[in-house]
Amino acid sequence: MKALLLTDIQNGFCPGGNLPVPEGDQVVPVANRLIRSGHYDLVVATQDWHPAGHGSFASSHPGKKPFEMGELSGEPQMMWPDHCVQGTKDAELHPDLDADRIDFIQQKGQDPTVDSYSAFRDNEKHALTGLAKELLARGVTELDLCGLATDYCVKFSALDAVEMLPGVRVRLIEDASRGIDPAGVKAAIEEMRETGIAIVTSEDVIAPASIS
Ligand code: VGL
Ligand code: ZN
Repeated sequence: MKALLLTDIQNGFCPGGNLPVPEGDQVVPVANRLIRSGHYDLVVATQDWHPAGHGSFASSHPGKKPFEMGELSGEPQMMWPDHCVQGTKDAELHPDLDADRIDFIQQKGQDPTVDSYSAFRDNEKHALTGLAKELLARGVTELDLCGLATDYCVKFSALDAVEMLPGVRVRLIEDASRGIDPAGVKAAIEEMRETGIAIVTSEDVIAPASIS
């Protein structure tokens, strides 16, 4: 049972959005090729889904500017620009993503007092989203991740997948992902590799080299 997790491929993380990831929109055609390849039994998309005034927004902390470190509920927290506010265009999935073939959407980040990079649980590892239980209930044995941003939500989701889905093979599809900070992306990929996550390309998935 093979599943694909499309992470936060939303307007807000693409050029023109409120927290644009460089080349974020370039993951869309690759994601569509993956979705349409027939390789996956299940396609899940995540959606960063913050209430207005979320505690991860710099605007919620007087004197703080975006991309500075601050604090949220007593823990260090990156101060983000307002992004992916529930019900806004910024929070919608990218319009070119093949939404018809997405089986369900997992929202996250609704609690104003804690951020949630991972699709599985919040950053303090307290509240679960229910996604791990759902994937296990559906018999998923292989999970591929891609999307935005490699150094935040994709990485946290991938690391949690290894921890919370015992026995499931976890892979990162690198060319279907983009990150916020180049050094952060390099470190994130290294961390994922060290955790046993295979780093693959969409070609490896769709047209695996034949053995001759
Ligand atoms: C993300 C920062 C804040 C992400 C979400 O999708 O990687 N990054 N919220
Ligand atoms: Zn967010």
